[in-house]
Amino acid sequence: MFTDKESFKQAYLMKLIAGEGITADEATPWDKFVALVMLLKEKMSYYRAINKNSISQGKQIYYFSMEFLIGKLLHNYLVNFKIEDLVREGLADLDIKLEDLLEQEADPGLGNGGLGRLAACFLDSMAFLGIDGHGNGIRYKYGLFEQKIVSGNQVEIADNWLKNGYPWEMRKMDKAVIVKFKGTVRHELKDGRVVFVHENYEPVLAVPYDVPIMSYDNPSYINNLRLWSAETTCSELDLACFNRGEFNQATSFRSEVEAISYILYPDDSSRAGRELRLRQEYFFVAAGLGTIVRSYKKKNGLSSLHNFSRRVSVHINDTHPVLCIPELMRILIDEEGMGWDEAWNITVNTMSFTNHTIMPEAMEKWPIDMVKTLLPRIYMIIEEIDRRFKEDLAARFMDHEEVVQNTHILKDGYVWMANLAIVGSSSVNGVAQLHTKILKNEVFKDYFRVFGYKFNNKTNGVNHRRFLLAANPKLSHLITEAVGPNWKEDAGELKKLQAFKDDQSFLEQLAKVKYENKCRLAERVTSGYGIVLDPQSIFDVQVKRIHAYKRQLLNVLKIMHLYNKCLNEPDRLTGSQTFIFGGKAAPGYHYAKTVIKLINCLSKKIEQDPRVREKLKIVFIENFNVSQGELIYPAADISEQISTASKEASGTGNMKFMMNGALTLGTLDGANVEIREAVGEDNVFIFGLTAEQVLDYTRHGGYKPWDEYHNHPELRTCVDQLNGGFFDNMGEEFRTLYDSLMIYNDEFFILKDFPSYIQTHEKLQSLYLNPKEWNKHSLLNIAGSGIFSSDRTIREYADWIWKVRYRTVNSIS
Ligand code: DL6
Repeated sequence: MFTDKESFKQAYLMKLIAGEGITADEATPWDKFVALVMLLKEKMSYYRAINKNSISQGKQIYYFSMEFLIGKLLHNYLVNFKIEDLVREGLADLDIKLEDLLEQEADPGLGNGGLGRLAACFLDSMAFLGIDGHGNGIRYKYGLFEQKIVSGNQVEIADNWLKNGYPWEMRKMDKAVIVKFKGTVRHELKDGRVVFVHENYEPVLAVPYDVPIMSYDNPSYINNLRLWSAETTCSELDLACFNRGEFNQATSFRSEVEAISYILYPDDSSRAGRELRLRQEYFFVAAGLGTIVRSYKKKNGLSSLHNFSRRVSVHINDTHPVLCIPELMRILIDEEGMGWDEAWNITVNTMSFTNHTIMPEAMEKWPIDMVKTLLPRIYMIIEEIDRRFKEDLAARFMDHEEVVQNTHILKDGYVWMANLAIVGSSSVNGVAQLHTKILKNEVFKDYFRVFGYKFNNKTNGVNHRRFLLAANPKLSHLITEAVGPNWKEDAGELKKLQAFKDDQSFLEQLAKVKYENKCRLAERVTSGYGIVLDPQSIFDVQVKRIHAYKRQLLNVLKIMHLYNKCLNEPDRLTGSQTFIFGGKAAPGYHYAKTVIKLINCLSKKIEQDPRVREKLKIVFIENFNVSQGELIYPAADISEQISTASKEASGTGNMKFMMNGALTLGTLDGANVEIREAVGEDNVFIFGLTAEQVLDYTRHGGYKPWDEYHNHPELRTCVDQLNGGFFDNMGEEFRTLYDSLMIYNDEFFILKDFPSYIQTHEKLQSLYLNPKEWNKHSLLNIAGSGIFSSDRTIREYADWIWKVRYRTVNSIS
């Protein structure tokens, strides 16, 4: 194993020659990238082999998630092994630039946004803390689409991230599992008991691909992200068809099977699309649990299943993996011969569930007939869970008919997945204090009455080693010089930065780092889009999925207002401002796509108007993903976290921005509330309605946007501009947005919050003119961000939900 530059060079050249059969001169950048990945994988295997002492005492945690946004791995793993400099210098001696190799890596888009990225942060923190914690998901052939902006519109391009292969993964054919769909179930008597036999099913072969997860400074803990790919079980069926000359049938069976792991989020506007999604859910659940039980029995002996829940925890990330509950019941009853009560006890104690949303449209439900046909035995078990639960409730809540009615799992022709999750798990958590409170008091209030003891909060966190240490090397260096290196392992140590809040020389260095990060981003923007950004201007950033409740439209109205002000009162607008947007709209989400178009139209209008273009600039960064985030967070001055209070479960971008010294301009929503607690009221810039006010208005049928429109002339101008000739010939296109505000009652309170948003933004603008003060606020945000490390979140999951031990900060050298 290499330990210094010279031995690295030797090992690397050997890899290149042995692996690719070529010399360094002949190798392409891709070959060179692959050789480096192979070398690191070898290093990991070495550590895994020599050094695994289980801190979690053999208890295994499995994190089931339909999404894992792991980002690029190479740079982070070099940082984690603490060999980045050694490797960079060694490669330079060989005339190879590390940066060129880093460029080669795909950023796998196996998720949409916050939920998938959270799962990846959790994997890192579990490895860091020495927990045997593994991910279980799907190896989609095509991830979330790649976004291009053409004439201001979002265009979606297939994300073919596997086109060159993915050298981190390892196909494990010996761990493949058969997953059964459709067919019939009959029962028979065997040894005096009723057993269920699933017949005539369609078998699908689930093949796992394992990706190693290693964290900072803990090489002996290499965990596993297992991603499942769907294949036909064997060529028998195909072959029979081929032999009979039924080529179409043969290939259609193959493509039907492979469709399961073909794409993240199949288009669900048709029943076939929805059914495919359900297939995906059962596919990775059945495959994952199949191998878990198999390896558990191998390790612990056949008769040990009674102790399963003491040695295994299965975490259900949002409702997508909820079929884990009936599937484990099926395994325990049908395959292991256990009785219902014991199986149920084990299942509930094994499962824990996180809810990530309160948006009603995101609450999953499946038509009963679909579940019945596709998963006949699973449906029988769900029916029985529902029956027993109702029976139990009817006895306990005799006088509370509404509780009984509202908590059914089977209702109105559907299987309600969140309900199944709550009934079948030992823990139900929200992802920020406010969110959990809303779950308890509103969304799941009847369940809270029944299972109050299950509900708890685990505020999200982010991997500070990826989003600060690796993404912002200059700031990391400055922090380490000031408070020493321990913050990398214990993010709480960032608090020590508070001591520098009045140290002018330190604050100037902090400002210099920010400036350089802004230059780094500006260079990328110029080379990507030919747009020149002024790094002296304030960088005001909103990057996240485009969604009505996240209110990018409110931000745009603010910029329109500034535009008008620039023309009407040019002297009142001091300094120049750069507004940076990024984020994808779901392909079928017309409103969100129109917002993207609006941002780009406004950007163009400003650019073409010499009266404003020196003061305002808008750039929409295409294809926002983990890698783009790593470039953008360190360069932001203002972090826009402006969702309608009560709607954003937590947010995690807000944490990544503050960690990098941006000031939050936000509502009291999601984790913003806790950011305010962590840094103090003076260091965040809060505006708008509170969650309680929003919920109260909603209960009473909303508010009257026309009142706001009439009472605030500057707002009226902007709203009218949306609808009129301000955007040449675009009035019709933006009518949807205008109507959402004025005709459909402004569901997300944009007009209501506009005046206080403008005011608070103005406050920030003036503050920016006072760098001393600004830098102090920025420093205090970094200092207060430690609590938002996912290490803290995972410690809480480990203590309270999974009941598993982990290494403590003191034991970390
Ligand atoms: O918990 C991670 C992340 C939160 O930070 C966001 O606030 C929340 O919107 C997101 N939720 C989803 C829900 N999707 N579904 N279903 O992505 O989770």
